[in-house]
Amino acid sequence: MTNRDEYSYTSDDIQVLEGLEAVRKRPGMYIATTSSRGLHHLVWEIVDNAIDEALAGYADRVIVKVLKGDIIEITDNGRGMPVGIHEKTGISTVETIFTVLHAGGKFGGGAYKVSGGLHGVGASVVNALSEWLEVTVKINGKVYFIRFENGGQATEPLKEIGKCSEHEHGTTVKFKADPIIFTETTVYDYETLYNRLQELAFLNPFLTIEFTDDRGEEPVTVEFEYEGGISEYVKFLNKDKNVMFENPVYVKGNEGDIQVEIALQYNDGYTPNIYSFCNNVNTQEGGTHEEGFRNSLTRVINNYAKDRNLIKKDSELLQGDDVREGITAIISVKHPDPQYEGQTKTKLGNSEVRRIVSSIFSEQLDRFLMENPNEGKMIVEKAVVASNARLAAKRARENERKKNGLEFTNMPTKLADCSSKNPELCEIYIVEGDSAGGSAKQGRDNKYQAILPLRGKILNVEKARLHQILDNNEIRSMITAFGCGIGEEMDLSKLRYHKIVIMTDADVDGSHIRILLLTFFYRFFKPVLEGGYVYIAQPPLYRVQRGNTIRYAYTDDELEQIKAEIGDKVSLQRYKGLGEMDPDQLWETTMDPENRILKQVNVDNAIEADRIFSMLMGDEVEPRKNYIVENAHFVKNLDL
Ligand code: 28F
Repeated sequence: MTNRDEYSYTSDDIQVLEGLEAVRKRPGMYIATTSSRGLHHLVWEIVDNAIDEALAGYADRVIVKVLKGDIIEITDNGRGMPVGIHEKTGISTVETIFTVLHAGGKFGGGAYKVSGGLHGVGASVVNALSEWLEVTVKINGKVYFIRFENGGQATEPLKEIGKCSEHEHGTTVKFKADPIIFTETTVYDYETLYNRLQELAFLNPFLTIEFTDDRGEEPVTVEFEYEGGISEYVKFLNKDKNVMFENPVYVKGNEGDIQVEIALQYNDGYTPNIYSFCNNVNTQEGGTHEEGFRNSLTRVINNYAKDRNLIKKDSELLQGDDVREGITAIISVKHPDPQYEGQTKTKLGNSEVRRIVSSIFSEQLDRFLMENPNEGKMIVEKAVVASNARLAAKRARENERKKNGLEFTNMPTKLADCSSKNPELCEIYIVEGDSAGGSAKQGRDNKYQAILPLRGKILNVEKARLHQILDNNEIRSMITAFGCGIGEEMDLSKLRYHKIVIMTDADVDGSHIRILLLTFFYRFFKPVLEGGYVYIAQPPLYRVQRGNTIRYAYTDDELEQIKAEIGDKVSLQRYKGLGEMDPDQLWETTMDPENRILKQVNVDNAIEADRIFSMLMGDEVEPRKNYIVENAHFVKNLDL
């Protein structure tokens, strides 16, 4: 066996040579965070390698298992990692891949790595951050095995441990994340794994992904296989909506190594849902592929409409917003050398991609419209309606401005503002109903807590056009009070409160109002949601009294606990609404920073959130009912 101290590398072989200790010392440099998100990155890293093998044409099945104790096991049926001795390192290629940083791509194999451009930091990082990791390779009728411990050190070299059928081949990687590194949690989230694996199956139609969660009493297994690829993805996203035509428009093409795929379909809603990917990674901040798509969509539809006299004057030209109303689209590009920009490095920067997407999409969309005149007419008519609504709203706004001066300047009369002007310390409570609003106003700390009571149900923004939304009093009050503007003109630095607290009754109506508010925030104040400024207050369900002892229970379990502590003979008040609490009680239980429970709202997965909001707010009652009945974890998913 080669002595490890004698490995020699030249700078040509490996561009960056660092030990795995460097990864353990500064995990943040390699996986950005050691939170739950970082933990899941370990899985994506290994899954990416398996998918690369599939994209190379050698595998068509990937199996992902979460075993008891949150151990991950991932298997592909590809060629199997090379088991021979690596000429540069003198140890097996398997061991090299898992112990030499950046050993995956450039070195030895040319542009091998295709997927996972974003987190493609390699198997060695996963190894470094695991308590232990095992690799099993089946190839040429033999089974090879190696185990790593203590931050990625092989316990012994790769060795043959048995035989298998000549036809069997593939790689299995099994690991346990190191709790010393992942101090927050080493527990995997079923929803997160499910959603991403499903997404990967949509993006890679030739691939079957099997997913098993074996942590419960009974193992749960699902299989994702979507022959229809991103067209099927678009249909899935529109599943609970009324679509304008059954089959999505599908476009595919390439220029050299750069591949482009687009699928789109219109529904009768107003919000555009456009998702883009590069090398299977969701480019949340968009980029050149999305720009190319948007430009072409607007141009091609305008030309089509002009040619057929569906629009007559230049003043009637459709704008981007008009042609995107109600669109659901997936843009997926594959690029050998992606450049990412933006705050979260999820914006594709390669400038040539704009032109390539634009020319492939223009040509094929044009052909689609020519060959499908009915669909073409429907798309243009929908966009023309949107454009008319936009122009009408603009005229109305201009009249309003002439009458009232600038909009959104005078604070709403219902707002009881706080006296501090330091947004970091200020909170605004959005309260359901005038009576609870009254209690909140009396009970609050008026230095830091502002109260905005809302009357009745607020408008469902999922079912309304922008001008209707902006005409709604409750919504105008919120926009004015928040002070940061909406949409493209939003300026987060002007947000007047760094805590926006939704306070509704703990009943069905209350949770409906909460969803309406969150939908509104999601569509119009997304950065505010993403910035973690939105919270949900938790009023208690019961007041429990025995003699002079008064306690509040926020759940039924807690009620039982309290009874166990202070005895069964208690007088019990069940709160049906916030209005039943007097100002002191409301302060003490729900608003006092010392005692209250606030849940911070976070939206990790925008695609899933979009789908859920559309479904919860949509026309069809059945899916909504089923969802609420079946999916208790909806609450977890969006942290509502
Ligand atoms: C469960 C995770 O990691 N699967 C993998 C392969 C196959 C090859 C390979 C991987 C060659 C040059 C590095 C086999 N035969 N699943 C996986 N399957 N890596 S990872 O090669 C590694 C590269 O540099 C492979 C011929 N060529 C490539």
